[in-house]
Amino acid sequence: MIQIEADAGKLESNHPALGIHSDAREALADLLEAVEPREDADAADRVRTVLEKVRVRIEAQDLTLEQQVLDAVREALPDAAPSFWDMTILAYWAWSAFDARRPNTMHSAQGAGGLGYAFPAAIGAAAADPTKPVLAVSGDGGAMYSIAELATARQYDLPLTWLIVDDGGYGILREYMTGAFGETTGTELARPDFVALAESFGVPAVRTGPESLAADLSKALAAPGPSVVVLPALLRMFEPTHL
Ligand SMILES: Cc1ncc(C[n+]2csc(CCOP(=O)(O)OP(=O)(O)O)c2C)c(N)n1
Ligand SMILES: [Mg+2]
Repeated sequence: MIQIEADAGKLESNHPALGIHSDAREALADLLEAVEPREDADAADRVRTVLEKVRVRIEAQDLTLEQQVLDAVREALPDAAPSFWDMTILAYWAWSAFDARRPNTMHSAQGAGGLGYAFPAAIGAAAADPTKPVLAVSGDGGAMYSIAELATARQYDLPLTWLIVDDGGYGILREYMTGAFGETTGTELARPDFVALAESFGVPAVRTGPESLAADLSKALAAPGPSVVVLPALLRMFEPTHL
């Protein structure tokens, strides 16, 4: 096994390997010069077969709402606009299914999993480059970590749209607890009115639904200054893919 890793401390931390301490882009460029091209006539077919298996498995899980919501975000967000995703179920979908053709625009605290990252990070991006719209995506739980920063977004008139998916609680923990113990504890939240909260900061806000999401999000992203789009929805995760 060859492990290419930019963080020296992670080399061989899980498996013995031939460790290469490098940025992946540079190491792969060097490797490309060192290896012979290998013909593999079946590769495209094998990829097709895997993708078909994934499609059939997802279809059996009744997850059209989740895919519809992710499609709507993809449709509304301009290609070059940066997006910042919190620890929320829609983001876990986005990690594997948002859009690989928009390199370096999608940001998430996936490594450490720090809840509350998305909105402050998006504020930073909007302050650094106010010429592009910026999207933040949070759940209702994570949104409460930095709701006061709506004041900052308003004060500096940042071109920032915050999509809050409101399922009334710590949705992913509901799923985990129900799966492990058959019941939940401490997962149901107070469910403030996020539209009224945003408006009280002078930030325009709209409550939307899966059907109107793409249009409402496009409108919010195109408008100058900050805005909030609230989507009341109970999204679910797909089944673990490694089992
Ligand atoms: C700082 C921090 N606190 C707590 C957690 C644990 N945690 C991860 S996801 C989550 C629930 C988030 O709820 P919400 O933002 O509403 O998103 P949902 O799961 O409902 O989509 C919690 C509490 C964490 N990852 N980081
Ligand atoms: Mg939630």
